[in-house]
Amino acid sequence: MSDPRLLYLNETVQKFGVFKANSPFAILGIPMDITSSFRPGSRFAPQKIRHVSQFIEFLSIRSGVDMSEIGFQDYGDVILHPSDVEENVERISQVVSYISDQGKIVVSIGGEHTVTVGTVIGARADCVLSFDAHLDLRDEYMGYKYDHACVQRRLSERGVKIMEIGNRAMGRDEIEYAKASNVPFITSHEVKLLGPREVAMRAINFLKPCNRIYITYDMDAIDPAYAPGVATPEPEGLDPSTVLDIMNLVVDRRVVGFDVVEVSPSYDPSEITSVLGAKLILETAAKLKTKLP
Ligand SMILES: [Mn+2]
Repeated sequence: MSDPRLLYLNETVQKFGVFKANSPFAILGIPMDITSSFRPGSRFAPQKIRHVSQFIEFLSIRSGVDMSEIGFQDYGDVILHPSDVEENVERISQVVSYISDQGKIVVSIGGEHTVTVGTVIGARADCVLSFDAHLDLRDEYMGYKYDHACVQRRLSERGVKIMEIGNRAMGRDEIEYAKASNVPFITSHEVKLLGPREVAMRAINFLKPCNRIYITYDMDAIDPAYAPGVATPEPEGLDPSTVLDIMNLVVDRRVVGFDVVEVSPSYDPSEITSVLGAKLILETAAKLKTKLP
C-alpha cells in the first residue's frame, strides 16, 4: 500500500547522523548535478555529507540540544532521471510533499541548487530565505529555464516570496528583476558592515507575513576559504559563524524545510566543505527543535 509519490525513492543508503524514525526531521538526498556549469560532482554530496556526519559531535552548544537524542529519519535519495531536469523537479516535489504530509521538517541534501525548486514546491513553502553567493534570478541560462542560475527566479514567478543573503555575484538583469519583483538581497559586503543581528532583524521583518518558511544554504554563500568544495566558488564570502548567528535568530516553528546544496566533493579533498554542510544541518535542526511545540 505504498504511496505513488514514493515510486522515485531509494531507501538503501547510509543514514545521516543517528537514525530515529520518530524524529521531527527527515533527511532526503537529491543527487542531481545536471546543469552544473563549472565544477560538477554535487551528485556525490548526499553520500559524502552522510559519511562525515558520522564523525562530528551532535550536541549543539549554540542551542543546547543534543541532536543524537532527537536523531533524523533519513528517507534515502530521490531516484533521478539522468538528463531531464524538469522531470526531476517534479519527482523531487512529489517525494518532498509525501514526507511533508507526514508532518516532518524536510532536510534536503543536494545536488545542484536547482533541486530547491522542487523541494520548495513540495514543502508548499510561501517564503524562502536563501544564503547564496549568486542571486539565481536569471530568466534562463545557456538556453535553459530550469538551471542552477535560475532557481529563485522560477520560485519568485510562482509567487513565492524570496529574500537573499550573502550575494556578491550577479548580472544587471538580475538586480533589475530583484528590484521590480520585490526580492530583497543583502550582499556579503553589507552583511559584514551590518553585522548578523541587524541582518537577522531585516530577515525577521521580511518573514513576518509568511506561513511556511523554507531556508536554503547554497554552500557557495560561505567564503571559499571555509568552503572550497563547491561547484562555483566566489571570493569575498560569509564566514560560517555569521551564517549560523543569523540562522539562530531567524528560525522559528514556521520553518517547514531547509537544504544544503552545491557541495562538490571532488573539489573538497580535505572534506571540510562536507563537514560544514553537516554542521549547518545539525545546528539548524537543533535550533528548530527548541521552537517546536
Ligand atoms: Mn550559488
